[in-house]
Amino acid sequence: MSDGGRPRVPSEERIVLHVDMDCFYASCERRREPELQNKPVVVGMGYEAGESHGAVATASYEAREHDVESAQAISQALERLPRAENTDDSAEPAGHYRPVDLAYYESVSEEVKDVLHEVADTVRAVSIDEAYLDVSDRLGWEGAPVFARNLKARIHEAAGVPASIGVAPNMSTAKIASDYDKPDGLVVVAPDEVRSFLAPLATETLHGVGPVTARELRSMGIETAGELAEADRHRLVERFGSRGGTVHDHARGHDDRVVEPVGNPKSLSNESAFTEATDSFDHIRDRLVALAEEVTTRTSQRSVLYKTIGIKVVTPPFDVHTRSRSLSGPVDDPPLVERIALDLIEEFEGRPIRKLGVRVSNLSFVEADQSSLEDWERSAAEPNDPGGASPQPDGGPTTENECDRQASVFEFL
Ligand code: DCP
Ligand code: MG
Repeated sequence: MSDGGRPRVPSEERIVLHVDMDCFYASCERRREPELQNKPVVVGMGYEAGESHGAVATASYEAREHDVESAQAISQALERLPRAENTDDSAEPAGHYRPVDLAYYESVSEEVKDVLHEVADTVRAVSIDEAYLDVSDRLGWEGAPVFARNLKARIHEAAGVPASIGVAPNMSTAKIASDYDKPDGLVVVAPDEVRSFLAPLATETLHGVGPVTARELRSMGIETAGELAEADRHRLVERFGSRGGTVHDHARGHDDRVVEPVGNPKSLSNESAFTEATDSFDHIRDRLVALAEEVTTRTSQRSVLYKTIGIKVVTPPFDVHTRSRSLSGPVDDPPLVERIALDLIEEFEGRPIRKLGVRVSNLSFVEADQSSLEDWERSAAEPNDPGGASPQPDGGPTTENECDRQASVFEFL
C-alpha cells in the first residue's frame, strides 16, 4: 500500500476500470492527419519514409485486416499492404506508413492521463496507452456503464484518440474486458458475471498464462479459463509453483491486487455516500466534520503537510462539484481543515447531496515543526525569513472553472 492510504475495500465491492487506447500510435498519427481516418495506417519502429527497414510498432484495425501486425518486419507488411504512395489504383488496398514519433505519442498520452486524473482519484498508468482506475469511492455498479461511456467520450473529446474500456471488480478481469471488444470497446463485467464471462476464454487470455504455460495446461486437458477454474489447485501448484495458485485465482475471478498509484500521493482524501441523497444540512455538516477528522488523523500520523484543502460534493444524479482553498504555506492543522471544509459547503445548503468528500493536497512529505497556521504566521514574522508571506487562505472559493482546475491538481499523477 502506498501513502495513498486508500482503505482496502473488499474485492467484490471494487469497481476497477482498465483503459487501453486503440492502435495507439496509429490513432495519434490520425489525430494530426485526420485524412488517415478509416484508412490502413502502419507505424514503423526504425522505419523511415519510403524505406522498407524496421518493424511494425502498431497497425490500425484496417491494416490488421490485411494481416499486418505488431513486431512484423516492415518489408513483410509491405508485401501484404503496399505503400499508398506507390499505388495509383485507389481500389487496391494500400497502407499509409509512418515512422514512430514517440515524443508526440507521449504528449497525447499525457492528455489522456489528465482526463483519467480528472475523473478518478486512483489511477495507475502501466504503459504509454494503458491505465487502471479504481472508482469504487465514486460510484456504484449501477452507475458504472454510464461512467465508462462518458469517460470514453471525454478521452476522445479531450485527447482526440479512441479508447477501449473494461470494467470489473478486479484488475485482471478488467484488463481482459478492455481487450474483449476492441476497437472502441466497452465491456462491463459485474461481480456476479465474472465467472461466466471468463469461463469460455482460452487460458492464454488470463494474466500470468503465457504460450508455454498454456501448452502445459493443454497437456493437462485444460483449455479454457472455466476448466482452469475447476482444476485441482494442488495439482496446479505442484506443476507451476505459486504461479499455479495465482492463475487458478485469476481463472476464478479472484485478484486482490490493489490499484496503487505510483509514488507519493498528490492528495489524501476520504469520501462517504449517504444511503439516500439528503438535504439535511446538519447531517451534511456532521458528516463533513467526521471526514475532515479522518483525513487529518492520517496526515498527522504520517507527518504530511498540505497547502490546499478541498471538498467534493456529489449531487444527484452523479454531478461532481469540487471546491478548494489554498494556503500560502503548508500546514497540518486539523481545526483549519474542518473550518475550511464547513465554509466551502455553505453554498450547497438546501441542495440534496448523495456523496461528500474532504481532501487535502499540495502535499509535503517532510518532518516539520512548523505544522500549524500559527507556527507559519510566527515564522513569517521573523526577520530572518524575509520571503515568508503571511499564510492567509487566499480568499474564498474561486470561480467554478478555477476550482475545477484546482481539482485536477488534487489527483495522483
Ligand atoms: N508497441 C510497440 N511494439 C509492440 C507493441 C506495442 O511499439 N510490439 C507500441 C505501439 C502501440 C503501443 O505500444 O500503439 C500500445 O500497445 P498496445 O499493445 O496497446 O497496442 P495498440 O494500442 O497499438 O493496439 P490495441 O488496439 O490492440 O491496444
Ligand atoms: Mg492499446
